[in-house]
Amino acid sequence: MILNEKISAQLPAWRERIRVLAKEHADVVVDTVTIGEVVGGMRDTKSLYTDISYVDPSEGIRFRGMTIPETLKALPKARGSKMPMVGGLYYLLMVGEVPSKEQAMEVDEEWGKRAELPDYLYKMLKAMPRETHPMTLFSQAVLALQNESVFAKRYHEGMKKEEYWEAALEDSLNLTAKLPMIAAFIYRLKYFNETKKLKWNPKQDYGMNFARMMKVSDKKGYAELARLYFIIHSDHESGNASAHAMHLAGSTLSDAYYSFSASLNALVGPLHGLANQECLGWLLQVRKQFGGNPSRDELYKFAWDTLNSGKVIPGYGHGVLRVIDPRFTAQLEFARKRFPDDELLRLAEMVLDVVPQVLKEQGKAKSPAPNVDAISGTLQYYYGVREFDFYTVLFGVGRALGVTSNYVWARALGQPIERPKSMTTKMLEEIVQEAAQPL
Ligand code: HAX
Repeated sequence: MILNEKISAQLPAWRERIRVLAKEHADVVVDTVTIGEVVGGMRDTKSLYTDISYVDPSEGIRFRGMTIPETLKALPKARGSKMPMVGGLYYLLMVGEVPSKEQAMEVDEEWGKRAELPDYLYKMLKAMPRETHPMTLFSQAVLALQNESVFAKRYHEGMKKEEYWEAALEDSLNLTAKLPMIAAFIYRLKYFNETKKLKWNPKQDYGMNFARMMKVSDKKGYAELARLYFIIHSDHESGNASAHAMHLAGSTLSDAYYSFSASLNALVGPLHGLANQECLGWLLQVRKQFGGNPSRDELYKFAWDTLNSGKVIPGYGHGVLRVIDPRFTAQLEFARKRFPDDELLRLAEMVLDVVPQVLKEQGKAKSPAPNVDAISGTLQYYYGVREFDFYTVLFGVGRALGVTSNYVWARALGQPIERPKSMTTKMLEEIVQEAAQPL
């Protein structure tokens, strides 16, 4: 085909020009950034602000100033549980203070009033082909709900700018209330062909409602895992792809439904949220090939084979973090306490012992440490959620809590439409030439 031929013919030269810019002139300054940042996906470029969370490269995430262990300790716990109520985390992200138990319960109660799904949503999901990826169903469901956006309606009625955040909050509460039910319905529909409408139990918290609607486990503790999972996946400052997609779409005054659908579409990439399903897939391949107790040499070779075939090892490395992701540690501790002898958990621990060494030897990844996705699938698998293409949906339910909090605050502070500036490759090369001239 003509387009294919023409592009292929040009590509080697273009690739070489970008390689030269990236490798040999990364430090050359273009206005206030470097060529390395322009051609390197804006890695670490300080150009966003948020007070809801912050990722320190050598420490990991802090939610409103608190590390994950501090957050888990400080937030009020769900009834009969060691894990916090998800409503408490939403309060913390939105308000910036640790809530009392009553305040956290108020958020959960508010969700309960808004959780029911409209009929057309059930109909739409049931009409989709069963082989549709669950993230497609999830994103589509969110988009379909846009019909109910308070923000969109009020905007067209002439809402004042100072009131945007209130309509944004209203949409965010309605949306986050519905996500566990949408996710559970997709799960029951896609894998079990169940079409029955779901019901929220106002006496149960967010995590317990989700666990009950999923109907996955006879093992105690799935509600505990759901609470932990949603909390640790909620926010990771503003620059990661799902958060940034929400922020970018929201900056055009797209409502929370349009913006969160964009966020999910970014989350589903294999370099981002899909890594949790890829990671479990990788682990299961190891088990298939070597059984549950491979030797170190076998694992070492398997990891190298992955790299040599041009693939990444999912669950390892990070755009910002340079240490073991505390979200990984929180999940590992959860699993070690509850099912230390699980075969897949032990396998994940063996991988943890080998992969960082392999990545160090390869010398490309800036961080060889595990990220949040390295173990999350193992925990879901233990509790019976074995359909691993569903895992990114779970990530999406959690991620909504953080990105909608940011969305509300962005509207409250009147953050403007985003519009960074592009350069051509030739312009960048000219800047390099100028920088090389003697003064
Ligand atoms: N396996 C193999 N190669 C890796 C690697 C890994 N786990 N991590 C990084 N690298 C490679 C990169 O592909 C890159 O190679 P090229 O120069 O050939 O392009 C090089 O090392 C430098 O990358 P980096 O600067 O260390 O990392 P990036 O910021 O470019 O990318 C990623 C960060 C998370 C995307 C990367 O580490 C990766 O692909 N990891 C595996 C996939 C994964 O686990 N993703 C989930 C991340 C957490 C998350 O967002 N969850 O939602």
